[in-house]
Amino acid sequence: MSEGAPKPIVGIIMGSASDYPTMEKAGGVLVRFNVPHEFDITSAHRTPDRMRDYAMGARERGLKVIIAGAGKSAHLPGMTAAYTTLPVIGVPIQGEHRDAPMDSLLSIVQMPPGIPVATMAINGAENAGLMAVEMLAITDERLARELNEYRKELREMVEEKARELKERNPGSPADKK
Ligand code: RP5
Repeated sequence: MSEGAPKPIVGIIMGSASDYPTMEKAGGVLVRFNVPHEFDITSAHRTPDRMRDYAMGARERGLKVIIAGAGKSAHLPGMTAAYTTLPVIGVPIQGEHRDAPMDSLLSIVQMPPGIPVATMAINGAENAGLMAVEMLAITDERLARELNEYRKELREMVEEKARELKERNPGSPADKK
């Protein structure tokens, strides 16, 4: 982080560098909403002490939300949640290995009562970014306004696509409504 840069309030962590092509989409959303964030790699299995230190120090360092992505036997989101009371958003990853993404999904979503992880769809890093923004927008009016603007853009995009579709299919039943 360069001198004078705002302190990150969202931490995006992942179990391996191979998760980054998926997890960078969460960062893209945070860039759009101008939310200071950081990326890190820390593995529940390969670097358990590093993961614990990250989670235990996160609140004190000023983080408000953690987004954690992992594939295979995906313990990073759940174990991070065990070490902090910050909200943890989990992203099950089906990476280049193309192996058993349902196992990762279930590892992340099936948390025992007491330690929740807000679990996204497989490779749902974009929604993880948006979920983090929505959490921050509970107390941040700028973000709440920008989320409304974003939803408006989504609506306009669908309407534009619907118009294009009708133009390509003149006289279709949808056109007669
Ligand atoms: C998980 O194992 C990581 O989150 C990653 O999705 C997967 C494979 O890691 P690499 O072998 O590519 O480092 O812990």
